[in-house]
Amino acid sequence: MVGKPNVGKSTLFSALTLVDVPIANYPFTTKSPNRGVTYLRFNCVCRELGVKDNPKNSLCVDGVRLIPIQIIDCPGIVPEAHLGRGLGLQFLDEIRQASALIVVADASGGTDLEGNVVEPGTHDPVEDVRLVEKEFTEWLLGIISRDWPRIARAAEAKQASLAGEIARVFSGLGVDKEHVDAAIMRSELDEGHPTAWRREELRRFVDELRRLSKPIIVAANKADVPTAREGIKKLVEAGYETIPCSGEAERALRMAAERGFIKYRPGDRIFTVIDSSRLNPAQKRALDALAGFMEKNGGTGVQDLIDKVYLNVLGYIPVFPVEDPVRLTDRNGNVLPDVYLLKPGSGPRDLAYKIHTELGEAYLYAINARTRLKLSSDYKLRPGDVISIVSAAKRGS
Ligand SMILES: Nc1nc2c(ncn2[C@@H]2O[C@H](COP(=O)(O)OP(=O)(O)O)[C@@H](O)[C@H]2O)c(=O)[nH]1
Ligand SMILES: [Mg+2]
Repeated sequence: MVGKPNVGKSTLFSALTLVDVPIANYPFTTKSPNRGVTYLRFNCVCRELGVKDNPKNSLCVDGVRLIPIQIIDCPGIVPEAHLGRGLGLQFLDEIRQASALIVVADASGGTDLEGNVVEPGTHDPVEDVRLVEKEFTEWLLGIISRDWPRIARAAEAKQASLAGEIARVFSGLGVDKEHVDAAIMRSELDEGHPTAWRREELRRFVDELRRLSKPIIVAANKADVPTAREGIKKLVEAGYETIPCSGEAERALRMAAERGFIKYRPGDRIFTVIDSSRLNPAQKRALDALAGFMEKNGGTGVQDLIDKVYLNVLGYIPVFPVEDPVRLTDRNGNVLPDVYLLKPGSGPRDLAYKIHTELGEAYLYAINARTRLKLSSDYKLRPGDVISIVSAAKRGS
């Protein structure tokens, strides 16, 4: 989660990580004040298949699978942060492995580029997003500039592969050769003559590389403020994948739910008051205002951020691997224990590798547990697939 100061990053972070459904085996090891765990929601297949599941790496609440996701709240970015202004951009090192960026903008237009409070509706939130894009790109440009003369010369003398060398410079950022090839193509640069690329062209290239390797979704935050309407429109018109949201509303709802005042699950479009006699007039008014906002916005939009960034922007495919395709269990008899997120275009073999390298190496074929039929070797996984991998080796024995 990135953005200029005062847009509501910490509020969103706090709302997203305020969860009362603890889970034991997080796949994450680092814990720090700005790292937390939130959940991606995906309709579980348990109901359709008529089974009671025993989730292991995730949770299943009322037929909705909750898949743990690590989220990082980054310090605010100010103009020229790449030159060291404000807190600089050193912290971007922390998000090297991030799959995507949630760029938080103040849709209400009530804060300037430095995060100072201004008259609502006077600042264009599109600038909030452009700021992050620009600073991130400049940061990448700074990284590659150091090695560029050497890389360009070596590639031109055919001593090294251009894409390979560039991918190596950015390897810690999750950039691969395919990203580099695509970025070269999109920026329409001459691959055979990199020593001739001017600085502006190199910048255009890393800008494309950023877009491809760290896709963004825009959190049009403070959508509860009346002036946000206009700001949201501008963000959409600028072509950004925009989710109108209110971190403050979501935080209030999750807290009220935790205290037992209301029934609300993240992502719900509405909430219900459990016992209105327990509420004082101020609490009643606050809840009424929240209900009014949610009706107009279709919920608070906060959970949508997580669901859409994974399922739409990144296009990840949730798949349920099972060892026994008939009972839908793992070796210990747990029904539909795990769900894995696979990159778009992945096949069953990719799933096997994701479960265990050995399983990938010994992979023979896969079975679709729904039909009990063997999948063709070029099958592409689909959301909600239940897959059994058949391998030559016996795992763990
Ligand atoms: N109206 C409104 N205010 C918000 C919302 N989210 C955050 N704020 C306010 O914006 C200010 C900055 O919030 P904070 O989370 O600290 O922003 P950060 O600097 O980006 O981490 C605080 O006064 C919050 O109460 C929201 O959804 N709606
Ligand atoms: Mg903050």
